Amino acid sequence: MDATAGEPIDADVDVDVLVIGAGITGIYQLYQLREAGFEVRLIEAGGAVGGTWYWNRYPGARFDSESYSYQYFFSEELLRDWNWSEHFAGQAETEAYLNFAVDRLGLRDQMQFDTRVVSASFDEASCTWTVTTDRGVNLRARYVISATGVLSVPYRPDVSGSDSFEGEQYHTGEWPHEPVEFGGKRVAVIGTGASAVQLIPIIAAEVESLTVYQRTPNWCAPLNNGPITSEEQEEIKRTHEEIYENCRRNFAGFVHRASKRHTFDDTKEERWVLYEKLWNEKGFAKLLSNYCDLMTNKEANDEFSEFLAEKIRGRVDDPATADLLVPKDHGAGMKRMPMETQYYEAYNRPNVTLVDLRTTPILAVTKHGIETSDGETPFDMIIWATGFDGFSGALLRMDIVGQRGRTLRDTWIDGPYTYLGVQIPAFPNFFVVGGPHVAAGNFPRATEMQVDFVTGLLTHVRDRGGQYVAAEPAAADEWTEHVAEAAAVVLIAESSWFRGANIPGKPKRYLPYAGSLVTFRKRLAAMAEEGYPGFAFEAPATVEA
Ligand code: NA7
Repeated sequence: MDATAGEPIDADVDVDVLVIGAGITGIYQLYQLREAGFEVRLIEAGGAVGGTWYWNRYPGARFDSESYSYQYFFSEELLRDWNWSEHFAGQAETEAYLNFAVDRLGLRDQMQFDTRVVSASFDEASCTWTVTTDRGVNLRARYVISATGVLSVPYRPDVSGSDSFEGEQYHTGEWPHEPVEFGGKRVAVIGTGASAVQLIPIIAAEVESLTVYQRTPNWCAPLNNGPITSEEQEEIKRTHEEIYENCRRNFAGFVHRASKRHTFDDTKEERWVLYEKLWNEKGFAKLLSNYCDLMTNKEANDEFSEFLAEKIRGRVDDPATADLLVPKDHGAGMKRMPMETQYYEAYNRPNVTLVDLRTTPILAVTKHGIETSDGETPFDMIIWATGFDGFSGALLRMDIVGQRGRTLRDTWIDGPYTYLGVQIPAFPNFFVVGGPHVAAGNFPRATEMQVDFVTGLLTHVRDRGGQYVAAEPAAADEWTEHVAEAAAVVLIAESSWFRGANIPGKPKRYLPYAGSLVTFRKRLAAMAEEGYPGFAFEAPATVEA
């Protein structure tokens, strides 16, 4: 293998391992494999490090996980030398943190930016992958690890006339690096998911007018962010291990403590006391420290939803607008709950209007604005906050071809099929970290388990003198079925993007893993001890076409 760290990938090169994607997961994967003695290179489509935190630079973009629970925990040096300024850091700070980590770990030399992987195909004779990029360069790698993220393919609905609009148009997930001026402008925002909910209150104060086009309201709750005081900073530094342990004990990887109480163990009055307490707590405590049956018992969920509806109605002055903002088709937490800062209050501003797309659908984008069934409204700027082709989108836009010419697109025609979310039968030596079937929650805590597992697995292959590893079909059958069973016991909205419901034509399958991270981690640890059951380490003797 002949690639040298620091050399630009501008010629055909060979490496042991190629990692795709320089987000929080890809960076960690690169680091772990380098430390394990592999020769690794990383390719990234963006111009720099960051992944989600590189592309999503719209005003208001920030963590919904506590900063100190999202960061890397494996390095004492990083923990010691980085100080988060807010409980929930904004995009710029997170991007700076990832750059800090890359520099401190000395990883930049192994990375190649502005290069998009277009295809990867497995060569059965040599047990290697040939990877092509949009720079027309071929790479050969023994192993390929896709860390392409769950939110890296922005989705923009196909609305007639969008190209004819003469004003500015942006997607929150592809926000420009140059500053965008809002002052004096008439702005339309389409969508009311987590991105729009962060963006709207920030720009509402700057624009001349803001019109929000809402198809479905979400249950949103206060983020309760704030600066980290010097006392809190000291406490965070002192209790890193405890913070990490709390994350590891939480089924979704957050710092929040789970409750063992059931909703109807308490009277309505007692319930409202708990809900009010949670309302004032930080971030996802509202869901994760709630009664333990919140996401499994519809009546329990209705109770909390009623509490949240009261809050919305109490914060929005106009009752008709408030009513439009209260979800009717799903309960609290059944779709990814946006965390907000003064979101509902934005609708009390005289320059903000909410349009209900259920009663007044968009007919077209025109040269000057948006035409709905109510007529045309002129705009200077349209912001598409319409989400992503989540979980599987980034993998399926590459041409990935495994054994016997089998394509990933064909293999996943009915939805993702994986073993532990990390491998797919018939795609030997190809891995996914942080893709479909990864546990949804505090993302880095889930993906680090996959990274550690893949690192251990590749080390195991190397130690036994091998160069081939492939998930067995029976293991992937069992795991994919388990993913569906785990989702079946949780209340999840049919229309959630977690089910692929936001993308026309996408098969409706629950895409992440709804099971507990605690059991997942135990399972991975046991597998390492048992020699990785469910994986084959010998290439088939003859491969039939
Ligand atoms: P989301 O949460 O998928 O939200 C997308 C929004 O766009 C949502 O309100 C959608 O309405 C709306 N949407 C999508 N397609 C259309 C069309 N065709 N017409 C009108 N409105 C539409 O994406 P975000 O970027 O906000 O958040 C993604 C994740 O990023 C988030 O969960 C965090 O993990 C970070 P719908 O609800 O489908 O009716």
